[in-house]
Amino acid sequence: AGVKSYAAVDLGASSGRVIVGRVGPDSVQLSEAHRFPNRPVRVPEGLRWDVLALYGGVLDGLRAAGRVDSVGVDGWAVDYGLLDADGALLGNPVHYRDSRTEGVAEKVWATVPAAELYAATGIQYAPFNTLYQLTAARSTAQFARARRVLLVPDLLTYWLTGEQGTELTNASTTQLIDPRTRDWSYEVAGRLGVDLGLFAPLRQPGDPAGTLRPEVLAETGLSGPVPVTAVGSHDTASAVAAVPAAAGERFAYICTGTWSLAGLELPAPVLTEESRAANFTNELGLDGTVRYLRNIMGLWLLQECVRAWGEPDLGVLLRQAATVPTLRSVVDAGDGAFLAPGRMPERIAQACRASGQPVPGTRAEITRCILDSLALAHRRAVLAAQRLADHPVDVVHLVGGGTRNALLCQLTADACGLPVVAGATEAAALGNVLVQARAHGLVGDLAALRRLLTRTQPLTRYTPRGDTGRWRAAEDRLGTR
Ligand code: ADP
Ligand code: LRH
Repeated sequence: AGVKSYAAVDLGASSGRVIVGRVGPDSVQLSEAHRFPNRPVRVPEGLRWDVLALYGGVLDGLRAAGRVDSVGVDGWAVDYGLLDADGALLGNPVHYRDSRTEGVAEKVWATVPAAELYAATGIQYAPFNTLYQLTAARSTAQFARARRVLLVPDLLTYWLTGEQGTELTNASTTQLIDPRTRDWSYEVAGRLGVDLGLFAPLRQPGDPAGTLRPEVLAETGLSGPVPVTAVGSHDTASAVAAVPAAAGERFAYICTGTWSLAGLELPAPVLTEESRAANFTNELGLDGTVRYLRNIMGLWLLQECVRAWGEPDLGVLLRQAATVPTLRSVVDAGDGAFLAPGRMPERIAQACRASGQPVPGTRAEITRCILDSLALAHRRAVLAAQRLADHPVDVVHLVGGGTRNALLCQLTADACGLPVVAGATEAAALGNVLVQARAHGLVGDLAALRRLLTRTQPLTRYTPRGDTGRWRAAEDRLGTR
């Protein structure tokens, strides 16, 4: 009784999925309706997202999902589509790994110094922040015709409903939001000549976002009206909302997928110069929270190697990697040098050679080097976040696709010297579903939603093994401590 169904559209950098969540007062059950690859395409002008294929995947997914009480869309951050005066998409959205933003940040800092930008927006430096992308785009013919900027999940929501909005959690990744007011940073935009009128009005997670258009109903075989609900449309905001923390638990989280996003949930941003130097970001979360975290290169490093090796079986590779000795060689998994696609096994070997460590030769050794390096970067981020925010924790929650990698979970526990609770493999979809459920009658604050997850989701606990001194020594070896 009282169970409703919600379709979570979750667009990750490696795959898109439509997941149906059935939520009752004491139950949450997910089932995957459809999963489709998200393959970036390199065309002469650069690296692009195939957003029409993604939209096609969403429609297939909604058809497979069947009758639902609401739909919500989340996806990766920072990227956007441009619309012309008729509301038509101008070209394929540019991929955040495209090289167009090289050297752009420095130009922006000539007008608003990096320290002032951080104090105003709390957003870490990454070359692909929307602000830098918009700056790079400004001189193009396409941009001259643009009358609207829609972040990717907002673009998909627009195609589903015909209604435009800018959802707040993802808007915070543009580097144009003030994390204290949770509104646009009019000052930064003004000084940099960014026209905020290009963005549709802000909307909050839980706000109504329209209903599926008649054409969408016809294509998916659904009968209307089907409401679409704004969720934490930044996938990481949805994932953090779904961290299955127990009541009163002091926790750090690591969302592990293409990226590792490691940090804390805080009531207010940390905007100190020390925090900026440590490259921590203050993205906005659900219910007035701040996601204080660091972007770590993540399983992208492994995805790119696996692609270079012709897609061998991941399970076999990870079993072999488990037999390689720990911490033979590590790379800095925070290093932007690993951002661009291509030749990843060679780039990792080269980084080991350059730092005077044994060069991993076999696929198993390279895989182990990546996992040790990720665990080490997780350690650094979890330790630094606690110190910078003066917010100690007792446990690390791991969520996302990386929870299926038991070796990574155990190494993270070992490196952090803290128990790791791994669960919520589809955390973004879970958070997406819960925010919809709350908008449609489920009662509870964030803590109550999380308690529902601790009662209903399968969780695995990893206890730290042995001596964290080895991990500290590895940090010294890299010079990243
Ligand atoms: P994103 O949302 O960024 O696309 P996901 O959260 O879906 O990423 O995580 C994808 C990652 O999860 C893959 O790169 C892979 O390393 C890991 N993964 C997926 N399935 C498995 C599996 N069966 N065993 C181990 N790791 C897995
Ligand atoms: C993860 C993610 C992350 C961003 C990156 C661009 O999917 O949204 O939070 O920093 O993609």
